[in-house]
Amino acid sequence: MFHLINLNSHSDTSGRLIVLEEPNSLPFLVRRNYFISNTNTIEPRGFHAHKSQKQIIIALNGSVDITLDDGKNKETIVLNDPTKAIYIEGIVWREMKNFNNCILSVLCDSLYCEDDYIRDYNEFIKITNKK
Ligand code: T46
Repeated sequence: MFHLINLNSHSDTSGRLIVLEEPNSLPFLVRRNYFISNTNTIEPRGFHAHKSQKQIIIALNGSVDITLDDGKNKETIVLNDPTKAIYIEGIVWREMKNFNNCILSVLCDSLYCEDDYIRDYNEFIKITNKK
């Protein structure tokens, strides 16, 4: 399951402040935050799903196309506004392409664990079709 969350933002002449707080705009308590930067437009990233990790993805700067696939429906979201966060929960394949000056912040409910990754698309389809 995935959907967009609108974040509260407060702007004035001095700038903009954007808020995430649990449980209002943040559906879980954060145990890890990482940033993806220094990307280039031609090299895509991702190509995996998670077995149980919950995530919020925000483009702090620039834009990126994120394709999300739950095994039945596939959607590409252009993430180019830091007041819009993608929430991903459950087994969802993700591909990130067309990075343009992008800095991504990813908030997670769990620590890094390679065992939580499904990196083979055929295995992902087998698992999601069983559900
Ligand atoms: C995801 C998308 C949106 C760590 O050592 N610790 C970490 O917390 C993470 C996330 C990664 N790594 C290491 C593992 C790899 O050697 O960093 C390297 C790059 O990771 P990966 O190739 O998985 O990066 P992306 O951009 O394809 O995917 C990342 C996240 O891994 C993934 O959970 O959903 O961003």
